[in-house]
Amino acid sequence: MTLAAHEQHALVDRLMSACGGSYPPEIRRRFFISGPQWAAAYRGQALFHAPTREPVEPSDVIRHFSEIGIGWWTSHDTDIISPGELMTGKQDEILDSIATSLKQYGLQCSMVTGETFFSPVWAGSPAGEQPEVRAYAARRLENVVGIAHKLGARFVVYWPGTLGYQFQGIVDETVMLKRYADLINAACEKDLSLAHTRGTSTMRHCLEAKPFEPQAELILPTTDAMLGFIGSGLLKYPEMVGVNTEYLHELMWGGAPRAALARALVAGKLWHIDINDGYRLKHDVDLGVGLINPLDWLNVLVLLRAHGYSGPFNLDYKPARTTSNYGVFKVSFPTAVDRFITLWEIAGEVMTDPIINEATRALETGGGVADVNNPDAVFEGNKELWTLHELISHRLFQILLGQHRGRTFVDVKP
Ligand code: GLT
Ligand code: MN
Ligand code: MN
Repeated sequence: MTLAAHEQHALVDRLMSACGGSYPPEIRRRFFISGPQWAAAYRGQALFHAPTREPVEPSDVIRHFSEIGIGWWTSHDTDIISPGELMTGKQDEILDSIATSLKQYGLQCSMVTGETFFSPVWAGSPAGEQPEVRAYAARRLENVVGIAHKLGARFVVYWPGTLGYQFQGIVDETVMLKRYADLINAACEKDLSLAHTRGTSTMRHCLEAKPFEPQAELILPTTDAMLGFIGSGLLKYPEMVGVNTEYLHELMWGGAPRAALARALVAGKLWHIDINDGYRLKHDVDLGVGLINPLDWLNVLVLLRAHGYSGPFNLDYKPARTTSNYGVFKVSFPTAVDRFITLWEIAGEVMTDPIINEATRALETGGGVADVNNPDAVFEGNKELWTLHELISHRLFQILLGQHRGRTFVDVKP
């Protein structure tokens, strides 16, 4: 039976309920989950794709987030203020009306980020040769810090976008790094002076890397590169600067996101995380968290829970272009939040699982070989223990699928 357009909402609603319920907004709000303005308002456009959705106003995004139970809102400067209105009186008016919407719907702004990738002015990168481009970039980043203060955010994110080049040999990379550092230094200085005059604390400034896109070659393509940059001596206030690691961006270059997060954790710099999903060695598909790599996401959350990560989880994904405007808030956001919370809960089950715990303890205790100078004896004395690696992996699979809670396959016929 065909379903006319006006009957399709009802089908979506019925099948969503048939999925077996969802977390209530009060539970969702307990998590530091933030919803980006740009994700909700993304219209499905790309280089080879025309938009599939209508524009959505920031106040509607905020209202929908509130109904869903997403307690935090994030935005680029240009998601809410058009480039021509930035740094004008109109900017203040817009920010006042955003602050009113946030208050009205009980949300808080957790993070503001600056657009340094879309405008033609960044064609040669925000840290290119021309002093006037860099001066404008510095003003833009300082302005982002001002917006963040005004909206009460605690985090500022910088994804430098076009920081790199199309043609080899046109720039000295060390000079470009130095110039980029000058921009971050300017933003930190603005923050220090605003925090001082307002009597508030400074922001956490978080650098975000992406391995490819939108520039052909990138100067800072990974979280590790960002960590190296933070420790390079080029930043005046390295203690104010950390990273925003995006799950998919680490996967895109072929890395293990969990290991990338671990490296940022041990550096004490993992302050912000963009949550989403996708594939290795593909472009930035920004799919909803857990839809592609739920097992890996489970392990990521075990790591983060084990180390007490307490920063935001920012839903930096793109609702599929096959999802309608209605579907964005009815299906895409609530299901992304609920998959995250479910995986969080399952991560807790992994951490307290007696089988995994006993196996891990046994592995760490070792076989007790006395002669540590004898590799053959060390191997022989431990080799049965190492089977536990595969056993733990199987157990993780079972926990992910709920088999540890009694899901069995006794009736399955070949
Ligand atoms: C852009 C990018 C994201 C970043 C945003 C922050 S901009 O959408 O692809 O990964 O987090 O500037
Ligand atoms: Mn991101
Ligand atoms: Mn991305």
